[in-house]
Amino acid sequence: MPLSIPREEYMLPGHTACAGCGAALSMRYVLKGMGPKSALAIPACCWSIIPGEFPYTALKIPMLQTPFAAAAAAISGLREGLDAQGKEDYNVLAFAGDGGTADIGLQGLSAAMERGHNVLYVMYDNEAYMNTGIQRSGSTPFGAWTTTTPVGLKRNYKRENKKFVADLMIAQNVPYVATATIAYPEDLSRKVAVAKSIKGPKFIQILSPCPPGWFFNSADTVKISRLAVESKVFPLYESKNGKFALYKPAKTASISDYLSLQGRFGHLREEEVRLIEEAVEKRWSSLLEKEQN
Ligand SMILES: Cc1ncc(C[n+]2csc(CCOP(=O)(O)OP(=O)(O)O)c2C)c(N)n1
Ligand SMILES: [Mg+2]
Repeated sequence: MPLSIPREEYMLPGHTACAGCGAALSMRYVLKGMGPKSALAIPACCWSIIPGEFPYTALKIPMLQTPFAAAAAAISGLREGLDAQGKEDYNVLAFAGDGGTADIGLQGLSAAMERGHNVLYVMYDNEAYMNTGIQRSGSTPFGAWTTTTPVGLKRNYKRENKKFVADLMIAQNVPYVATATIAYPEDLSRKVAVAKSIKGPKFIQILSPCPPGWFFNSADTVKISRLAVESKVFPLYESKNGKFALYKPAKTASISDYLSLQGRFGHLREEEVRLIEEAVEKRWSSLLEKEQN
């Protein structure tokens, strides 16, 4: 059977990611899809330190490190600069965390997508500000412990629902929007390939489990990423020129299967798990409706 995941590696051994880092796998698959003729911008996040210290790098393609809010502005400039030099065959992408995307970088992202540059923006979603010690972001899910939503006696876990940035990108009519995760590498590779084939702005949100931030065994990264899809907590979808398609997992899992492997949800009571179940079902129904329209 032909391999659907390209064999070439553009991420080299010797990076500094934690054991079991979902974001490291996300980068690996994205670069396989993008290939050697690519330029990458990374804002402040775990991935700004994972490649290693200058003059070493674990990335085989050039990388521009940008201020926290500026990844989308940076790829806009990179794209236009390369095009001005006749290098239209280069792929330009950003690889940014959820904090840098859902919060501080959101206006820059929206503006770059509206200007219509031929770029891919990848949001690797580990659901908190991990590089600075697990602070809550707009993409942190309801119920999660973080250092800024501490549990303790007052049980101040995150009370607000996750902001789904990919949904916002669809609302903005971005030509290609997808969600993906590392437990489905063929699906992820295909989505990167589709993004690459479209001229214009593209956005992919990749759920990237984080062992130290979510408190789980580093051997379980792929398992948790798969449970997120099977429990419908993180639906996989794709929107291409307005046509929306939702992946329906053949095997389903309960929300508790997903939550119980992660210490960040260890404090939740039955009624709180039920609230999560309700929100997940409600979102799933609205995605199904989107597909039928
Ligand atoms: C303007 C600004 N504020 C704060 C910081 C500190 N900072 C660096 S990385 C980071 C967290 C990034 O979180 P996220 O984007 O989710 O990426 P992750 O660390 O989770 O990979 C923060 C707050 C900064 N570099 N610049
Ligand atoms: Mg993060």
